[in-house]
Amino acid sequence: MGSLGPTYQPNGADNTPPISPPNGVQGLPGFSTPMFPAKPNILFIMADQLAAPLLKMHNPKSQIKTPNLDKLAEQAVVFDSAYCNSPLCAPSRMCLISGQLPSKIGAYDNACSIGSDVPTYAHYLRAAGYETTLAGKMHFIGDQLHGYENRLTADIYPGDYGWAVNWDDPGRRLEWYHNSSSILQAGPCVRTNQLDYDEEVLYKSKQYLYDYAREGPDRRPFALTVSFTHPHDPYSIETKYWDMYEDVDIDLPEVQIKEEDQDPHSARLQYVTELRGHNFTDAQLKQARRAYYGAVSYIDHNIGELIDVLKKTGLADDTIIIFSGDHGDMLGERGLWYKMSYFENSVRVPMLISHPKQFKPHRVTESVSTLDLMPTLVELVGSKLVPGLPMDGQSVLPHLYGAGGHDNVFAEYMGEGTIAPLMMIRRGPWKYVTCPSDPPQLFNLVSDPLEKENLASSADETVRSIFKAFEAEANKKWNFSQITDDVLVCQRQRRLVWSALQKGRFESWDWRGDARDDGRLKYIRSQMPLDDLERKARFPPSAVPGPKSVLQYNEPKTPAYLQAKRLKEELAARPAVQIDHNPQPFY
Ligand SMILES: [Ca+2]
Repeated sequence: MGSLGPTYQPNGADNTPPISPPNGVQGLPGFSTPMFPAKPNILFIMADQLAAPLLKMHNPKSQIKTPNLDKLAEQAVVFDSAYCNSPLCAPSRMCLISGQLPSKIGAYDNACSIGSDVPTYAHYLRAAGYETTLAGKMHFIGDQLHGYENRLTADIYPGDYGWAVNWDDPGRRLEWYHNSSSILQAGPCVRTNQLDYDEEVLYKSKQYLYDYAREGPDRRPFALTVSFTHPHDPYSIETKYWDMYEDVDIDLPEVQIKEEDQDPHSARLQYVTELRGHNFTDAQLKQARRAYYGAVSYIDHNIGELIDVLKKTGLADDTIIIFSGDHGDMLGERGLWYKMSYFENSVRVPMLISHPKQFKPHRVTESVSTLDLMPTLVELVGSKLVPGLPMDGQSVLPHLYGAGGHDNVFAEYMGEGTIAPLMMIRRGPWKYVTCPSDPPQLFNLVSDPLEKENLASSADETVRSIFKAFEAEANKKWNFSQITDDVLVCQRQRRLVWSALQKGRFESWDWRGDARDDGRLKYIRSQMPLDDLERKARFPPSAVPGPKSVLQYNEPKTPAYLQAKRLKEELAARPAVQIDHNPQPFY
């Protein structure tokens, strides 16, 4: 246990954070006054499909080279048992941003739009005075912002209803499902779609941080989410990262299970992901795993790049770094690849929070989940959740201060591969999995970390009573027939709407950039005196004063210039946050 922070008392009344900038006046210069102490910036880095059990920070025997992440973990509170709340991209991310489980917000599969009225951490942070910015992937359907003020890149996946699941026809493999090509075609490359994407995400994020540093201390604190798509399949990575494993005899999966011995959900997943009957050779398995290892090292490189910018610009000390992901990858364990299951490689994610001057680096062994990040972020910035609104997440702040904390995870899965709601409870050593269409599962992860022995039918009396208690809890928590009906209605609605929207003129919902990325406002332009521009762009500013300008600056009057100037003025005048007409503080 680390020492408690100066203001945190687990049950005390003094947990009330200072009343910091009231809603609606974020433009006022109040952040650095003693009453409203400066708030730390937040850099939230995400990876996609990064299996926590494979990382060196959780598994010292790991072959994956992640020097930057290992160093960051030494300076962080590391959650050794962190889970996503739905092992699929969009549902997991919607939980993460909202703190609510998928069935509460209708985030069933990769083509569900959650309401724009669902509060996210971006809304809370923005209301608390933060400039909320997203670079990279969040897999939003419809609304591409959900509380983010800025978006630096489009998403990598479509923001529409094209990838809806169909439980009315569960036996049909849909065109966009995963298949075996990722494994069969694994290997080094010069470039992929995913590399194009993450290179843009990294570049725009670094540029955002440089621009932020240039503007100086008066700018609102930033909450920047940098969300990469690696190490998601296809398993193909630049030669530079592939070659890092040239002399490594890549580990093979530890658990082999014959197709006929698979549990029903795993068997369905093998069908859905087109893996049945392949009997991949050891060479094929190693090839795919090696490319994945390389992609993880690429993520590690990008983490190092971002931290380097924070250090160089003097932002590092006042920035909380959070690192997590949306789900893992089975990577051949039990004959499974990708995600969509509750086995550890698929459902466990990395999660760490680093701000050494506030939180003493240590390990947390209790089970937490990514939907806990939403209430945690709200507390970290000195706000409180609005009472009376739904919230499934629990703040991990007590864990951060080493004061103990919860040990509890709920997860829900209603995406491709299952044919009914598939739910998980994780607590203490236990993982309980239940679904109306499948036999239940119960694993003891302390005595059986590889999940080889399903204890759901154990004759042991103690185990029996634990199983019964989980069963009763699940039946009380989830109305399975209601959730099934809700999922079916949602799927049918989207099939109808999507088929109609594809007829005639197609209006994309994908992000198309905004005025901030206008080339007329970047680099060297006629509307800005050159010396002034160069002086402002140089960071840190030169200590040597420039020569006094002897030339009168003549403002050009061309239409292009005037249009660009108007745009710039309009952007400068735009209020950062909508005025709140109900100026109640959060508490
Ligand atoms: Ca994903």
